[in-house]
Amino acid sequence: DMITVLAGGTGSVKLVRGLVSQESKVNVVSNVGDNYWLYGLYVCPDIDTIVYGLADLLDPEKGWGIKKDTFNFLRQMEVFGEETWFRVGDRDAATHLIRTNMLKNGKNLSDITKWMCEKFAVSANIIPVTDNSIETRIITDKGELHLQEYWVKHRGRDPVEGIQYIGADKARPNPEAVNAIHDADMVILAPGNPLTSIGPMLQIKGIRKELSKIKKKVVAISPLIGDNAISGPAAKYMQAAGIESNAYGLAKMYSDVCSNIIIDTKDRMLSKKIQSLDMKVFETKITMKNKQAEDALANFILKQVHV
Ligand code: FO1
Ligand code: CA
Ligand code: CA
Repeated sequence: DMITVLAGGTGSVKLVRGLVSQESKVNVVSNVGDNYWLYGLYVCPDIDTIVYGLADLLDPEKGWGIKKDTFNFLRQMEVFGEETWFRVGDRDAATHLIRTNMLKNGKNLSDITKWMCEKFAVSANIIPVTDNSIETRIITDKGELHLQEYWVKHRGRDPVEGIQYIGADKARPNPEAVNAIHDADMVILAPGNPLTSIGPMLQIKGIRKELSKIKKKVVAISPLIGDNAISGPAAKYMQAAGIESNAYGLAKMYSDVCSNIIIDTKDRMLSKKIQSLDMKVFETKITMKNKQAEDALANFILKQVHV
């Protein structure tokens, strides 16, 4: 079978790792809304997190960057008087540098990502959702900030009033992403932040339309238990967007593009209400604290969820 996962961020990579260990043909359509220009380098956190995760290089504590990386480059930038709140390691910096150089030489992000997968010996097909630029911006009472500035520089402390996806309306969907959705036996919306990891991809018209056409084959994994995200600011962003921050709010938000949802067994009291949205509900343990839990969730999806 061919599985296509829409992914972004740390929650996603755990599931992707589990799926790749059990299925030979996995496409990963990656969010690009978190991408950030730093010192003239183009950083793609969601693409890199998936690549490093599948190459067994991901820092397990942080959930981003390369494990045991050093920070000499960043320390020198500090000497030069630059801001250093975005902790780019030395090996990680090489990734951003070579990607930026290839972009400068006219290559697109898709081809660069394919090349990167070869270099890191990653067999999954990682597809940026678009080669155009989308920027997720967080609107606070003090103004609008790039997601990285809001979340990393300001530590997500200000109240959120809304979220914007600059460029999403004009972004051309990656044809390979559209095909990967169209041809898949199952499409999975990974348990990433619904507004900043999955949301930017759903804002691209061609992606949304393709998903809605095959929504019976689309399975979303909840990143929430009760009213809270398993990790990160998902609940805060959902509330700001006027969405109930629980599995029901998530199901409602996804209901145009998705007919199946996996929720935690602790949320089983929401199942009936979600079913009223004409969605199939599956209950299992959705937290992935270790490799066994990643494999167990992937196995549940592949063996128990029939679409
Ligand atoms: N997240 C942080 O909280 N602090 C950092 O300094 C940081 C650096 C960083 C460098 C490279 C990279 O690929 C990701 C990095 N992240 C960092 C993670 C990133 O901001 C987030 O994972 C997402 O973009 C939000 O989901
Ligand atoms: Ca992300
Ligand atoms: Ca099948």
